[in-house]
Amino acid sequence: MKLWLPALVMMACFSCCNDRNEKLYPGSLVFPVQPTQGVKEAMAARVVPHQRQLEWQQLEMTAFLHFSVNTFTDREWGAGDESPALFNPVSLDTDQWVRVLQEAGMKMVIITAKHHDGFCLWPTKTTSHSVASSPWKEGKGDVIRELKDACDKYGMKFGVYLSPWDRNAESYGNSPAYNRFYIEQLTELLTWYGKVDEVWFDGANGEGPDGRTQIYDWQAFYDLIRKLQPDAVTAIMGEDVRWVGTESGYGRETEWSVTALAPGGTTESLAINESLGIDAMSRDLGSSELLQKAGSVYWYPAEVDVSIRPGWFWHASQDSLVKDVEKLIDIYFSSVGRNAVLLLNVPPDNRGLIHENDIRSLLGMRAWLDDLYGTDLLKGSRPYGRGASNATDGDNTTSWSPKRSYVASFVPAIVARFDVAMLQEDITRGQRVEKFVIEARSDNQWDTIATGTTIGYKRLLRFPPVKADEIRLSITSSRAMPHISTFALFLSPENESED
Ligand code: FUL
Repeated sequence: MKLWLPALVMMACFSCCNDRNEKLYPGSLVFPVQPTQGVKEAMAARVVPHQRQLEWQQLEMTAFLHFSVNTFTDREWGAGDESPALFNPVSLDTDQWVRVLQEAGMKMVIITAKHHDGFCLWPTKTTSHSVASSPWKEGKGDVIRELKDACDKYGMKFGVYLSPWDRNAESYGNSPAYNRFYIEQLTELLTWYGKVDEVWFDGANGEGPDGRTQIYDWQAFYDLIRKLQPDAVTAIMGEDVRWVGTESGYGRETEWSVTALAPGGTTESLAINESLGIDAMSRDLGSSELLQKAGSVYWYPAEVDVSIRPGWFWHASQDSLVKDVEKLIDIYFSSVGRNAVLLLNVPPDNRGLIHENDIRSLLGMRAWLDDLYGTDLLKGSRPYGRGASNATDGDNTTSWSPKRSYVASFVPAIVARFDVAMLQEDITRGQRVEKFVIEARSDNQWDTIATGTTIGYKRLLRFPPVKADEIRLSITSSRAMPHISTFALFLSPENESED
């Protein structure tokens, strides 16, 4: 275990005299030449999110909508030669999509405006391979417009997925020509529909005709977004939000939002990552050992994308294979509960509706979470002892920044059993905690009930039900003075009865 205690003496002083004025680094930081390891850690602890990244992180649960000609051809990757005549979702109801997803707790929806097959869900001027050539609404329809209107109606955030890889576009593989075409498509999406909150650049990529490789002009794409939608986050091959590295719904237990992984797809970023031997799938993206080798670090938080069904697109054969409530809850704990944002894919079917089976699982998950979060057993209980000097009661949760020590004790405000702990760091001050322990005292005996490494924006832990007279949270290793904004305890609905 790294000894944080000597540093604490400094921190205590630092915190009294200087903490509020400490230098923070929004977005990224280049280390000075030849810093010591301690300096690197202390600096990395002060890298903070851009405002757009902070707001995105607070969404916690977001939804993906995979919808295209694939919905009608039973395929996952269209070849690009599908006839637009196939696209005809006669009962399409974007209000139903947004209502259901909002009831499930989703705060943003991201739609595949164009998947790898190149078919555009809006009447683009760049190609005839779009809804305008389909029988749906006699070619007068616009899925993006209808979805955006529904989002505005219900107060839902809105994002677009525009596949860089395009198996229909003639210019694909002729790099300058295709980049111009792609920029025109992006421009339409970013100027025709009002506010866009996330732009999702898929990393999946294939060869163009004749084996030609397309070289994307990432910097031009990023510049365009910063100009047209300055508050939108760019994801995956983008610079603000990182792919967690799996599509299973499970993030890392140790998840740093401050990474040595350089964001985006530019040649500079690729060269940095290659020299460090890392990519989005690497097990370690932010440990102290990795910082030792890195020249710079970035606020680059994880997004967990996973489908509610085996496929990304709707297939009738998968109606019986929708993930159940228990599985969705497990995914919630392994994504939102591991310092990431969940991006749960719920593909509309060929009627243009979210299927009844998907709705059942989504609403089941929501009901379980509402029940779980009904009572915070620590609400109203003030931490005491070393480290509790500036404790404050938040509106919903107990929050404090330990001044002189990293240990705080609580007497639960409500004496009842609990089996879930929620911890949050105030990430506007950076991500700092490296290790923590939660202990419970019962009959004068202290037992460890949970241990963990990183916290970040949110860490959720599950354990067998415990009833305690006193609870102790110890931050046993931290890169700088920790700022804990939430410590809360809950009981899962299935454990509510004691027998
Ligand atoms: C992948 C794509 O190839 C899949 O079809 C899907 O869109 C997934 C979210 O990303 O890279």
